[in-house]
Parts: sequence; structure tokens; C-alpha cells
Amino acid sequence: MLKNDILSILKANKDKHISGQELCEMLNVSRTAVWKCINELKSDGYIIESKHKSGYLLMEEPDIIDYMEISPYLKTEFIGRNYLHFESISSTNDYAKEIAPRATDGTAIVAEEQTSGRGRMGRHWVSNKGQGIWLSMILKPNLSPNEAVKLTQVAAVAVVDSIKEIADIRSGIKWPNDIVINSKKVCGILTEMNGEIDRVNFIVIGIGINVNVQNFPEDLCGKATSLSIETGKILDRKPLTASILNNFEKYYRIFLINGFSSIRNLCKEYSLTLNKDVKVIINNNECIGRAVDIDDDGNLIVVFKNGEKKTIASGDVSVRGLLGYV
Ligand code: BT5
Repeated sequence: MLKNDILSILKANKDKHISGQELCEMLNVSRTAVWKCINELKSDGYIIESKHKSGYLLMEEPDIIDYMEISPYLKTEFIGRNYLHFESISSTNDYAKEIAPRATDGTAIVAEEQTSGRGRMGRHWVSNKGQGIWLSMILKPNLSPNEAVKLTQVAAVAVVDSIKEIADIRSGIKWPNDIVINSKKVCGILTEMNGEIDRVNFIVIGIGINVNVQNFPEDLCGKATSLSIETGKILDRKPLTASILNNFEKYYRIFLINGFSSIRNLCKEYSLTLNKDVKVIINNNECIGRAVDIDDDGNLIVVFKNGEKKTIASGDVSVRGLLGYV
């Protein structure tokens, strides 16, 4: 796409003006075509100085996480290579499920804002404009449905690594799908599946990360946080978005080749649930026990007060710490 080519040239030449003539020659297009693209880039939010005789200079880039902005950081082979970006969408997971039958494996859907972001069991997910990463990935692995549910934890490990890499802060996993910093939730993961009893048609993994959110609705105060609140800095969402896709592809490949057991040690190392007393809520019944292990299938092993040891699969239970959220 010509607009993208022009942007790449401007990005690579931030220290000097590039004339319209140079752009025309480099790309073998007309002056009018260049001029049209420059105007489009300006209306996308790029600040481009146009100086008579010397040409164009990229002064400022918008804070958006579209493919042009994240691709310089993207190292993946297939995750996020088909990348659909929206200013506003109801829910990236809903849209992903809608297009999944026709979409390629690894397609990513990213939005600046979600108007009906969802958590598990239809819970609402707050997705403020430009303040987070609201992302869904479509996967089409050759897996059975009971293998697919483990992908939530594969994604969780990737997110913990990316947060460390980009924000330089340690987070942990509240089994099975929350990423937590200082006892508050910074990220939630929602894995949804479409398939038959023995075969997956597609999986959608939704990841919501509070990056630069400064204020939460009252009901989330004390429970939710953002990377910005925790680090005291405004973070660049672009390298973080790419890093999540990069790390996810890395762990996803390991998972597909060697199974969940190859990710298990990291899940245990990053877990904030293990070796803590937890309240397990099954069908409205609360039982208190100690989380002692995560097994090769990603289940949580809990020893209850009466000595009974139970294998807890994600999906059928809610696990809460006894003190606060974790
Ligand atoms: C989750 O559900 O944590 C999964 C969240 C997944 C969100 C992503 S964003 C991209 C994709 N598109 C979607 O529509 N969804 C996915 P759950 O474990 O059910 O937690 C939901 C609960 O987290 C809510 O009931 C609130 O208490 C809390 N919550 C809501 N918004 C939050 C936020 N921005 N940060 C922290 N906690 C939040």
C-alpha cells in the first residue's frame, strides 16, 4: 500500500526532509499520489511538516496500535500477520468469532476502544479508548477441545513476560486467567472455542490489558490497576502489543509441539495462587483449601480442610484468595 510505503520512508528519515520528488522516484508514482497519501496520513493523526523546496518531515506519530505502528516490533511468523485494527468496536472477541470461519490462523483483532468488552460469563470488561490493549487472536490448531482450554494459561505466561520486557515490572498469574500486580488485576484473558466433541474449529483468545488507564469505575477501585499506575509512567502501547504477539507465538509453538507440560513450570513460577489458601466456589458452594499444584493438564490441585485433594478444572469454578482479590 502506497500510504504505508511513504510512512515507512518518513519513519526511516526522521532527521531530514524528504522531497515529494524523491518519494515519487523511490516509489515510482506521481506527485499527486504522494500528496494524497500525505494528506491521508495527516488525517490519521500523523504530524508531517511540509516545507516548500525541502519536502516532508515526520514530526509526531499518533498513539494508535494499528499494523503500521506495531509491525516494526513484530517478529512473528503468523500470529498478528493478518491484523485488523478498529477505532471502536463492540468486542474484539465477538468480532473474531464472527469472522473466524473465513479468517487465517493467527489473525489478530485490535481495537482502541470496546463498547461492550466482555469478561467470562458475560461480565463487563472496561475498555477505555486508547488506554489499553484490547486484543483477540484467532487460532485454528489441530487440537481436541480439552487441550484448547489450556491456551488461556499459555497466553497468561506470554503476557507476564511481555509486561516484564516492556514495563520492567513483575506481574503474576491468578489462576487461571488474570494477570495481577500488587494484588490488583491489570489484565484479563477470555478464551472461547467453537468445535465438535473431539475437534476444534477455531479458538479465540481475548486479552485485555490496562496500560495507561488512570481511573477506574468505583466498583473496580481497589481491584483493578494499570501498568501506568504501577510504574508511574505513560507506556508506549506499540512495542507492548507486538511483544504480546511475539511471546504468544513463541509459547504457542512450544505448547503445540511439546504439550502443556512444557509450559507448566512457568505457570507455576508465575502463579500467585499456588501455596495460598483459596476459596473454591463450585455451584454456589464455597470450600476453603490450599492450592498446592498445577498439574500437566493445567488444573489446579487443591487440598481442602478435611484433607480431601481435588483437581479443579478452569471453567467450572471461581477461585478467590482469602485476603483481597488474589
Ligand atoms: C476476564 O474476565 O478477566 C476476561 C477479560 C477479557 C477482556 C478481553 S479485551 C479483548 C477481548 N474482547 C472482549 O470482549 N474481551 C476480551 P473475568 O475473569 O470474568 O473478569 C471480569 C471482571 O473483571 C469484571 O466483572 C470486573 O470485576 C473486572 N474488570 C472489568 N474490567 C476490568 C478492567 N479493565 N481491569 C480490571 N478488572 C476489570
